[in-house]
Amino acid sequence: MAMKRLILFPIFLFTQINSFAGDLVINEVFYDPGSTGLGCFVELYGKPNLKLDGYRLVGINGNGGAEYNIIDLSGYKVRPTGFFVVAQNKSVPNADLISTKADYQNGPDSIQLWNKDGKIDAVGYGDFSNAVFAGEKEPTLDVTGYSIGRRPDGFDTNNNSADLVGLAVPSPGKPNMPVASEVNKNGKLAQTWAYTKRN
Ligand SMILES: [Ca+2]
Ligand SMILES: [Ca+2]
Repeated sequence: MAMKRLILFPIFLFTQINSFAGDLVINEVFYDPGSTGLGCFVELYGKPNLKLDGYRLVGINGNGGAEYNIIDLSGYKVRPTGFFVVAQNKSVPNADLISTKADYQNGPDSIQLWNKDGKIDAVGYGDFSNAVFAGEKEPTLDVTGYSIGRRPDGFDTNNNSADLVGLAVPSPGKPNMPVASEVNKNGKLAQTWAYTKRN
């Protein structure tokens, strides 16, 4: 038994470090408001009070792979709660930076987060069978009128499909909703099928 514990402990540590690797991640994206009346936004989550000098959001067009809607975050910092919200307009609660560029395209497209050291996170959403994927490993789903987000906040194994789910209630600047609010791409609530997925 002693031997088993010695082996398992380092594996556990490795898993913990990997599932929240960086100082900051793209935590929630609302790019297709449908009829909600709420503006688009990208919510970042990470180290409280982190200075964002040199950080930028970069859209990657699934149609051809070109960069678009680059948003410079220099001069701002993450809130003490760990959240930072880049919003399309004032209709978005808890907005920290307002830019019309926060309206990223409906999928299949990707959004990346860069700083002076390089690319630190990326999220791709939609069906990329005929498009350029610039997210991590496998894309997450494409939704209308809902957001996509990490659950729990900051969860990052560098596989968008495993890390982000559809969320019935967008939550800019606040924790992403629990499992009962998960939706599929048609907006169907998750209670009947979420249990086969990560809780
Ligand atoms: Ca990542
Ligand atoms: Ca949120």
